[in-house]
Amino acid sequence: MSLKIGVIGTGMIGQDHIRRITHVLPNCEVTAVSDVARARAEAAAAKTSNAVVHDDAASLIAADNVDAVLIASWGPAHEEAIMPALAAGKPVFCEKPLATTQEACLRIIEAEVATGRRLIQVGFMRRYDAAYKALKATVDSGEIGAPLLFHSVHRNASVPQDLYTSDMAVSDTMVHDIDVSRWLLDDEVARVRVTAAKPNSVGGKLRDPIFAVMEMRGGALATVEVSVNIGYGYDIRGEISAEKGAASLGESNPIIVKSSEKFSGRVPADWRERFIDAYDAEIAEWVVAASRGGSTGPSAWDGYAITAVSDAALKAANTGEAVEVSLIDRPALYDK
Ligand code: NAD
Ligand code: ISE
Repeated sequence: MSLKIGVIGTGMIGQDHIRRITHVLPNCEVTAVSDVARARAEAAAAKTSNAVVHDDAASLIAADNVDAVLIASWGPAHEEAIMPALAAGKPVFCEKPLATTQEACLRIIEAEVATGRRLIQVGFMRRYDAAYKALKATVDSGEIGAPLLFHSVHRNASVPQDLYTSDMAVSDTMVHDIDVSRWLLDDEVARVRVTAAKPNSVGGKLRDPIFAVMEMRGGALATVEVSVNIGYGYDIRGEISAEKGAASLGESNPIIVKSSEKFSGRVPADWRERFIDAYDAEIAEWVVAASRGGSTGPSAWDGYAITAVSDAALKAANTGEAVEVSLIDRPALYDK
């Protein structure tokens, strides 16, 4: 049986997910699309076998030929699409962030808990990347001892000059580093501090690069560099320093070229190239779970905890102070 998916938001990543559902993954198809920019939805529908274009998210979610909903609109629009999907009992894949405020995340958690089952997977795809999975397996095996520090480097070649704001370096970009810090260290963030370096003049007035230090509840530290106009490519690095050893993400190059007394490899252009297999894997997992009426993978609880840290980090960036992160008690639905 083929899972019938309605896609809300047909911008960059919405189009990429439509491509993988239509051409890469088995047992799924895009049957409906919507976007506030209708022409963009129509162009996306034209690349599917027969997706219907809806005027708004509500009509798409209610449609009989939609079994499950994939949300790839802007972060502030996620909550208004998740709520009716939960009310209709339809599984949801929501691109990160779950929502842009803690309050919105808590409303979503409350609504999901009321359904009595997990219906939401959030698009934190790094957990599906082969290198991150190997790093997590190494930490969990105990081979390098207890982890003490995680260093994360998140560099974008460039970001859209007219749309990207300084706050997005935290709420749109650093959220991935918050996610993998919690996941690799298997702990919640207790407090966060953020400082900014001298601004990269390429980014105009953006606060870029920034450097964050997160103290985990158990005492380990996670450090994050976010640079969003680094120019040379999309460069993601991570290293765990532990009591008896260290482990880092390898470079993603299949080959290194040596010529003219130099050696070189490719730096991915952007997130689409670097994480292409991880996006395939996360959507494949969601299709299997949604076909059974639920969701697995990064949960609404993860989405909430990450937004809580992101809110604190924004406060920290604006004040220069360390800011505490406080979370509600985790509902049993999200027990591991
Ligand atoms: P984008 O600006 O290219 O596309 C967003 C689309 O959403 C636009 O077409 C816009 O018209 C549409 N939209 C906005 N409000 C809407 C609404 N209420 N209903 C329907 N459509 C609406 O942005 P993007 O880069 O594709 O990002 C979309 C989401 O995906 C964001 O939450 C972003 O953080 C996330 N994202 C995740 C990754 C990742 O690595 N996991 C990468 C890129 C983007
Ligand atoms: C984008 O939304 C993503 O999620 C990418 O993974 C990230 O690297 C980029 O900075 C964000 O803008």
